[in-house]
Amino acid sequence: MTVSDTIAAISTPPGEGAIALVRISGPNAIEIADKIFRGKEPASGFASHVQHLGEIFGAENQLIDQVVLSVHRAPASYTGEDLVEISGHGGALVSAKVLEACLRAGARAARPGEFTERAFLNGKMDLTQAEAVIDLIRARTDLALRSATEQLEGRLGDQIRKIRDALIALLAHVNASIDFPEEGIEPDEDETLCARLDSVRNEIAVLLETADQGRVLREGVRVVIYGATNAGKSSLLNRLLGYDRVIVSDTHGTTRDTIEETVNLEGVPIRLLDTAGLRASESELESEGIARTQKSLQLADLRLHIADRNMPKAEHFNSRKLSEFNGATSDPNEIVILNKSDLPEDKDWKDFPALRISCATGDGLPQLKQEILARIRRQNLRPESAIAINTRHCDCLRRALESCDRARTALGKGLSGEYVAVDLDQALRAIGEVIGVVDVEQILDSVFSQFCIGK
Ligand SMILES: Nc1nc2c(ncn2[C@@H]2O[C@H](COP(=O)(O)OP(=O)(O)OP(=O)(O)O)[C@@H](O)[C@H]2O)c(=O)[nH]1
Ligand SMILES: [Mg+2]
Repeated sequence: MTVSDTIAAISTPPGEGAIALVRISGPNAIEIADKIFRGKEPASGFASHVQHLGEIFGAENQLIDQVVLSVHRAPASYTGEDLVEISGHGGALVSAKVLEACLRAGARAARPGEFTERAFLNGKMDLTQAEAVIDLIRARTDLALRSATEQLEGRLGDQIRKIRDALIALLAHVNASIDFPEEGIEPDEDETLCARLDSVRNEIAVLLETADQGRVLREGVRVVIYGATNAGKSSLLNRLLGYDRVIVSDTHGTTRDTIEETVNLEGVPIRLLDTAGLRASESELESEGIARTQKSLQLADLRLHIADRNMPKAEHFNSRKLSEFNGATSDPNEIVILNKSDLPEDKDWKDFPALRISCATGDGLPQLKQEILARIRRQNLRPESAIAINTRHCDCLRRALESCDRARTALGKGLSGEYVAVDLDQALRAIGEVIGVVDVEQILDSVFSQFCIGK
């Protein structure tokens, strides 16, 4: 697909920097460069991908900047179109003037993401790769970065194409039996079809299982710290963060709202939430804070229930069965912590199974970090796995899975091929949406032409 107009934009972030990059992409990119650039020779004479020194001129021949310019000829460019890159001095005004010169010479200001959109439309990358560009830019931990680069390399796209090819072959087979009933499909082929469909279904299900990982890598694991007032929740958040982010004081009810910060625990992004302490509220403001605590608890991937071991056991500990707190196996989503291990322990806590730490001395914190990571790994969150789908992929794959299931039921019941074909076609479309290919007919044609039907 070709796009007819030529776009330009400042590709570097706003503000001062060593260099600012202005990009022009489209059929007139090189012609526009010729109009605004003066060097030893015109830009149109440049070999592709070679940088040349020169100057950019604006309206009324006004010199704007000394720059390095390179021409990237189609199709060997990021967008797949003729692309010009101008590296100038990194000032907000000077780069705006270079862009203005491009627009004056005939380019249109690009919309956000339009360069990558063109790369997709020109077949330089599939949709999963285009999305990986955003993930890559937003990645905050090594793991998120690795997942994004692998997706950019096409690992997810390759898996989707494999599933898609298998579905196309299945659909072609079913269609053949509809169009040429006299050719017949042997009864044992029916079984083979079922087996093939089952294996496609499995591959989709395996990808769907990576949805939680995708969320972890893109958004972080939600870990909520809660417990009675004055237990040391805010102190724990500060400790895990490594600096004093939240106010800590011995006044009960210091924290009135939920406070969120991101921590990087061995490459796993953690969204750590400090909450208002639980107690019979004295003010409306505090009740609102406690209501928020309860809401965050519902959305938590992992809860850190913290208590002051120097104080008697609070009511809410007693109201729950002790078995619920009995170490790792009882509630995999909750770690019970007894804080202030530098102080004597109240007799209420004798032999109470919990992780003992001190936010004052740092005692027990390495163990707590390891326990948090272990719990995250135990819940289907495996941040070390590189493939991780996003919400959009998840939606497409779920629909594909449902359609496969319907096709499988139809096949199992021995229903006519038309029924199976409709469901397979829907599965194929849903899978195609993941990588941005929706034109199923065209592919089916190409498959059919190779299918030895005219024997
Ligand atoms: N001795 C000792 N004191 C601690 C420890 N951790 C926290 N504290 C103190 O306990 C008091 C309460 O700490 P916070 O972190 O504000 O407690 P909180 O749970 O956030 O309290 P609220 O926000 O009121 O719910 C402060 O005076 C802290 O300095 C610890 O490990 N040992
Ligand atoms: Mg607090």
